[in-house]
Amino acid sequence: ETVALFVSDVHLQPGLPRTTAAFLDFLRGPARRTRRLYLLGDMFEYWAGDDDRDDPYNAGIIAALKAVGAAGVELFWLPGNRDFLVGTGFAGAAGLTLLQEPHVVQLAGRSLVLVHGDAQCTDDTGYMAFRAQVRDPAWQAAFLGRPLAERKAIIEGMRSGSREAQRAKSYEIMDVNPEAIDALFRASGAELMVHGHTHRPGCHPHQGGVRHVLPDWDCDREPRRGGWLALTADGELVPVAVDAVS
Ligand code: OKV
Ligand code: MN
Repeated sequence: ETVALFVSDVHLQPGLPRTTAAFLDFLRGPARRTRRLYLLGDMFEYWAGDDDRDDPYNAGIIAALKAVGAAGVELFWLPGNRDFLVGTGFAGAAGLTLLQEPHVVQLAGRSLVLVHGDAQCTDDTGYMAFRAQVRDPAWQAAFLGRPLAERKAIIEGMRSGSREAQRAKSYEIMDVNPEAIDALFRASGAELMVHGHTHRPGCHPHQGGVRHVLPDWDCDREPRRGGWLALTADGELVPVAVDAVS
């Protein structure tokens, strides 16, 4: 039994049935053999508001999360740039605790700072402006005041619009900025950082600290992608690939 598991960027959606099945398998198996499960953002391809939790697909995911909590695992949810509209309705239904980033926690004798990772991609100035807008509480209140179908249509529109823009952006500005990482290590005083978002999984040493990046998931294409980090009792962060265990 491990101290904690960390997972992010599963991008759950009905159009990815094998990815969904792989994540549900994870929740039935490995996720129950740990004390704490940290979900570090972009678990859903997008979340349009807690009133969408009655959608059959979403209800299935929520029930599966709830069952992990009922099995005695503590669940934590730190929102990403696609599911930041998750609120107390979702959290209550799924039996998890919402975290604000950056979240600093002491586990297995180590000090960790947890973020999704998008806020540290400061070279993408266009995205940072968009992020500031949609993270504004007044903007969110107005957006959530629209009918659910309208919200979904707006998000779908953004998705098709950004597929073009995304291609034009350089691969470089889509990664974290070293100064932003440095500032986060200093402000938090943590020795370990865990985040997702950048789709550059691995262990990246940074001066005094170590930055661990989670993989994104896609089990609907070959080669199957996805996995999590396990924090062992002796304070090691170990990557586990989605197909390595059952
Ligand atoms: C994903 C990124 C676009 C980077 C919007 C609520 C809001 C979700 C959304 C819209 C955008 C994801 C879902 C996309 C990643 C970009 C541009 C840069 C750096 C809302 C919930 F705003 F309406 F409330 N979004 N899309 N980027 O087009 O797939 O990661 S996206
Ligand atoms: Mn992300």
